[in-house]
Amino acid sequence: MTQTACYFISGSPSCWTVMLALAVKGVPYDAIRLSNTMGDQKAEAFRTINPRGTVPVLVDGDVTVRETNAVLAYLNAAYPENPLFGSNPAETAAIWQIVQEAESRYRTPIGNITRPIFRGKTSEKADELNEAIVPVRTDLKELESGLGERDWLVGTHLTAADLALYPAVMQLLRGATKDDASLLDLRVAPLAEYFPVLAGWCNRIEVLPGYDSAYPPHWRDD
Ligand SMILES: N[C@@H](CCC(=O)N[C@@H](CS)C(=O)NCC(=O)O)C(=O)O
Repeated sequence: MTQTACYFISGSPSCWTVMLALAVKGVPYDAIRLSNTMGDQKAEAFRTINPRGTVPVLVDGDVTVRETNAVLAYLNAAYPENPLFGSNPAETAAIWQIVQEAESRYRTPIGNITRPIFRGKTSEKADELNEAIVPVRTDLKELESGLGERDWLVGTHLTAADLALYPAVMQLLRGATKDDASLLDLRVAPLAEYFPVLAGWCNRIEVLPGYDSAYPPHWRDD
């Protein structure tokens, strides 16, 4: 049987996306946790696996894949069950649009908002953060109206689009519910109050088989 491993940093949205994809595909894997604080991803031992020194990295037998989107594409090709990229060309394009934009429009701007909050710099950076949330909230509103009555972002089944965005939304909520975040004008949490449709979409992801094993381990502790 093929040995599969996913190298990850706890709380990294892109790692979480890949681990959710492994869960949806039903692929058993070893989750190998690296410490960002210790700089494990930059250590020589890990550079032999990924010279770029980033996670996520998937090792599947003799195939090693870095870059979240490349991992999603690989998993979909290697494990056809539960397709993640739609069932017709229009769906495939719509899914890839979201997957490609996930980093630029969600993970990166959301990381720029939550990082100062997690590092105790909320009050110092309040004006900057209140400004940074504006385009994110606009995108969330677009997602909310796009979802409408549907269960998933594209088509009638869960796809890579859902898996790409969910962890970023969760990271934003985690930041927005820290005590200091009450100093800010984020208006995203509670999600059910500000974005009820997105809240329902999150609930659907949270009951997926394998969801718990993909959940960021250090989030369980606090
Ligand atoms: N475009 C890359 C981004 C990878 C990335 O920056 N990962 C972060 C974790 S979210 C990381 O490895 N950070 C540690 C570092 O760069 O030292 C991908 O999607 O895989």
